[in-house]
Amino acid sequence: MSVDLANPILSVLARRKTARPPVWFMRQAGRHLPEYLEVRAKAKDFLDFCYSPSLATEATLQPIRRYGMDAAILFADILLILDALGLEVRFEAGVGPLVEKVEAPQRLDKVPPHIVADKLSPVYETVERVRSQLGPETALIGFAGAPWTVALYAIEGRGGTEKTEARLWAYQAPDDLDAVLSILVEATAHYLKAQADAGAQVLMLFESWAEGLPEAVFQRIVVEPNKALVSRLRALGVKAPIIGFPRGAGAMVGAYVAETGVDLVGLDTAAVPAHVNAALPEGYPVQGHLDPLLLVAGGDALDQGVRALIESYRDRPHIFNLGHGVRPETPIAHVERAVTLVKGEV
Ligand code: 1CP
Repeated sequence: MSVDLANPILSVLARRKTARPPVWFMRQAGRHLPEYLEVRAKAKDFLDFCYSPSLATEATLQPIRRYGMDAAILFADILLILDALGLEVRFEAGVGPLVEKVEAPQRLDKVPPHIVADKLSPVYETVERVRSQLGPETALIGFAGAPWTVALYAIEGRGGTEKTEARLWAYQAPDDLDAVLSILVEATAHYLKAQADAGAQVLMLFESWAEGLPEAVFQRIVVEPNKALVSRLRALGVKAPIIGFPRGAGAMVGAYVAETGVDLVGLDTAAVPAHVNAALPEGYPVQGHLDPLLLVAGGDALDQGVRALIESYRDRPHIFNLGHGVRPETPIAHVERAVTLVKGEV
C-alpha cells in the first residue's frame, strides 16, 4: 500500500497513529447545508443529481470548503447500482428511496457486471473532477452499498429496520438470497474498481442495515458477502484501502474484521469503546462514532462527547466520524465546533 504521509486519512488506513485523529462526517454533504439545497434545486430529481458530474462535484466539495474536512466522500447513492442493474429506483421527497421489488434473483441477472459498471460512468467522471480539485492532504473516498444492504432495498422495495421479508429469504429461500448477494458482489466489485481507477483513494462499504441479525445469519449474509467483495476487489488489482461499516454489528464486530479483510472498521453510535478495544487486534484502525444527535445538541454535551471519543481510541489509529449520518437539522456552528475540537484548534 503506497502511503502519502501528508494525508492523515491514508496514514490511519496504513495503521499509523496520527498526532490528532483526522476527521470527516458521513453525510457531510447534504441537507444541513444551505449551499447543498441550492445545487439540489438545479437537478430534475435526485438520480439526475447523482448522474450530473458538475452538480455532484460541487456537492462533494461543499463540506471541504466550509469545514476543512480531511476527507471528501463522493456524492452519489448506494442505490445507483440497482438502477444500473435495471430496477426502477425513485427518491420521493419525505418518503426516502423506493425501489422496484425483485421476486427472484433472475431479475438481476440480465445486465452483465461490466456493463452495470459502464452505465455508472458519470460517477467516475465526478470522481475525476473532484480529485483534480482536492489538495494532496485531503483523501477522496469512493463507496458502494455492501451486498446485504443493497439486497434489502431490492427485496423489500425500501430500507427498513424490521427487514422481515429480506430476513425470511435467509431462512425460506437461502439459495435465492445467496444468488442475489453474488450478483451484487460482482457488479459492486466492478463499480468500485472503476471508482478507484478514476481517483478514489479509499473505498467504503456501507452495510447500513446489519443490525439485529442472529449470529449465523450475520455470518452468512453480512460477513461472507463482504469478504467475497473484498477478495474480488483485490483479485481485480484494486490496491485502495477498504473501510467496512457494518452498522449495528455489535458483538460481531471482531468476527467481521477478522474475516472480511477490510482495512478499517467504521463503528456505529451504539458501539462500546471498551468492547471494541477488547475485540480488535492491537493497532487495528477504527472510524467513528459520535452520536449524530450530539451535533444537533451542541454545547457542553458536544464538547464532552468529542473529547471522550478521542480519549477512547487514543491507543489505536482513529478516524473521527459520527456513528451515522449528519442529520438535516444539524446547526452548521455545531459541525464547525466539533471539527475545531478534533483538530485541536481550541
Ligand atoms: O437531497 C435529498 O433529499 C436526498 C437525500 C440523500 C442524500 C444527500 C439521499 C437519499 N442520498 C444522499 C447522498 C448519499 N447517500 C451519500 C453521499 C453524501 C455524503 O455522505 O456526504 C452517501 C454516502 C449515501 C449512502 C447511503 N444511501 C446509505 C448508506 C449510509 C447510511 O446513511 O446508512 C443509505 C442507506 C442510502 C439510501 C438512502 N438514500 C437516500 C436516503 C435518505 C437513504 C437512507 C434512508 C432510507 O432508506 O430511507
